[in-house]
Amino acid sequence: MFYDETKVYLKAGDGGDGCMSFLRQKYMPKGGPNGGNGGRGGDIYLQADENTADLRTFHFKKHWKARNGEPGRGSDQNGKGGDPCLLKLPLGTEVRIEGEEKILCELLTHGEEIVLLKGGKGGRGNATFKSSVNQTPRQTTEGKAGSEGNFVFTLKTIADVGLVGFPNAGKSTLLNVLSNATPKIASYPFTTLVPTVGVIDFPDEFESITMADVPGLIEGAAENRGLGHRFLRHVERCHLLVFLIDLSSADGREPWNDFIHLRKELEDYDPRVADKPFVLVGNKIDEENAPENLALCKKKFPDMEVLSISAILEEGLSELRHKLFEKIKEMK
Ligand SMILES: Nc1nc2c(ncn2[C@@H]2O[C@H](COP(=O)(O)OP(=O)(O)OP(=O)(O)O)[C@@H](O)[C@H]2O)c(=O)[nH]1
Ligand SMILES: [Mg+2]
Repeated sequence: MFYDETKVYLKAGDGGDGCMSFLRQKYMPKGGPNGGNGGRGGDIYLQADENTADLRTFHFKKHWKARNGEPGRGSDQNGKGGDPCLLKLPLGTEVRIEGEEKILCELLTHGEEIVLLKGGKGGRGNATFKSSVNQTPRQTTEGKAGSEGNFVFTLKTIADVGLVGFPNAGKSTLLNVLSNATPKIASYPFTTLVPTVGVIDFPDEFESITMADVPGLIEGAAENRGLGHRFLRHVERCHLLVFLIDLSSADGREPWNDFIHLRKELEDYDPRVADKPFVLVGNKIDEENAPENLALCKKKFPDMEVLSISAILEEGLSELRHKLFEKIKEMK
């Protein structure tokens, strides 16, 4: 299972109460007030962590609390502040208040930290109320409650390029031959159940770009068919999309229709995603009827460039690499 959305209840620590106390010693029966202040409650911090792959931690443990501040004590001792609670989230996590659309914050770069909820202030001990007119204050204040709330964490993969295609189009095979990633490959649909990000190196340019393999879409994915639209969120952050279509028509579909349907799914999900720049790539050019299908595709979309590759035989890859690099460079 891949956990890319989860609800959590978070609570920062309460402030400790202020203390009421007076100095009482054998030969000093009426010593002054010496009640200390309460400690501050711990904050709830979020930290972006590249070693955290998904949100499973928060799926299994949904309640997180920072420690309360300790109450003040006599002899002017202030209470200790409560320990904060640090939540490590995968890069690309968005945080929302439950039931609200607006994104509160997002964690994008490793190590980035955000204080989401502040701990409550500690209360005042009676020593702080001492004044020229009140030498024996019996007044203290309570610690303030820490903030709390229900939140939704949503993970959206960060990659330059997102691979979009029907199941079995060869997306994982392509990521495998282009990058350092080794996603599972098999001849049945929905092999990929988890988005995988690979790094494509361009050693001559001393550069690299990242590419995400997203579980295959089928028609109606935006209405939750197949694995549903939940994986479409993983291309939301990509700058460039690669529509990968199967030129062999092995599954009985026409490759040009695949492209039209893929775009429609994105449109139904979010027009902004459908409007992203893209490259259309036909895979499996090594198959028997592929060249004919490629020609038909080019005819259907005369204004569009259709690249053809064989991911398995590693044909046409340098042209594709070049294209991706150029496009991403343009955008950056
Ligand atoms: N003939 C041929 N077969 C290929 C090529 N690329 C991939 N395949 C085969 O197509 C099948 C599906 O490949 P995958 O890479 O798993 O496809 P996918 O798009 O990741 O599929 P899902 O993860 O299920 O969405 C496998 O049997 C691959 O060996 C190619 O260029 N030529
Ligand atoms: Mg796959």
